[in-house]
Amino acid sequence: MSTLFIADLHLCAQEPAITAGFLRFLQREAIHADALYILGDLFEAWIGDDDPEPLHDEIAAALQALHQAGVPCYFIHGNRDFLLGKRFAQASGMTLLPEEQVVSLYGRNILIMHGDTLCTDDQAYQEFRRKVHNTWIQKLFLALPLGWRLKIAAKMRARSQQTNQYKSEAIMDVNPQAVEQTMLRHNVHWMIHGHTHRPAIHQLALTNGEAHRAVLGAWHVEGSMIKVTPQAVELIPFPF
Ligand code: LP5
Ligand code: MN
Repeated sequence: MSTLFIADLHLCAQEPAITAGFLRFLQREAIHADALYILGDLFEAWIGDDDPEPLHDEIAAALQALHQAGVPCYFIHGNRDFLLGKRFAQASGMTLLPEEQVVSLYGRNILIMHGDTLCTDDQAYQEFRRKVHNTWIQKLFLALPLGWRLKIAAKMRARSQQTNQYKSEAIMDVNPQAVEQTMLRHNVHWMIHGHTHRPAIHQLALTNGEAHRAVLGAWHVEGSMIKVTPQAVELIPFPF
């Protein structure tokens, strides 16, 4: 009995080794699990379900095969693929979850999320996030021709990389108070998230007792998953 969690794969046509690693992970690991949870940034950038990029069909088919094999797959949006919608969810057989979700697994209540909302010290990012999560701005963006959307996304990525050079490591990590408040609000002692690309399992002393924050690694040169079983919560790196 096990449930798997992954995040921050940043799949794109330019990184075939990561795609191959993910397809192998689905066929060899996820197929034996009770469920798979993808906690955001599955894709490098998502500009709408109508993007004809062939990689998206390949990934949808692989996830659909997992679904058909009886392994449910759940998805929480990341800051790169927050526009992933119902059409892709249906094609891939994934169930879209809200940005914060508590799951009950083998007696543990675990809060799962992408993790970007916990980075409250990064005010420039939170401001950017508020804008791009506005429903009307999203509708307007999705109504633009595909070529325009690709260009805007590329500009955003470039600007993001540029501004991140000048942000300190501390600013781009989670804020401890935000973590505590979020866990208390959901009344949980376990949390799993991604986004910061700092894989670790942290022990925390909350006002209502000991708690744990498990952080997934990004898939740059190797894969990263968290495996929850009735006995343990393990952070596991593995080669592609
Ligand atoms: O993603 P990453 O790891 O580089 O950095 C993130 C934060 N950056 C982002 C931006 C994304 O990378 C952009 C992805 C776009 C894909 C989809 C496009 C859909 C558009 C939909 C519009 C409705 O999330 C970064 C954080 C970092 O994580 C750590 O937490 O610091 O935050 C930023 O970089 C925010 C900047 O500080 C401000 C960003 C300015 C962007 C301005 C864009 C202007 C484009 C103009 C186009 C006409
Ligand atoms: Mn992210």
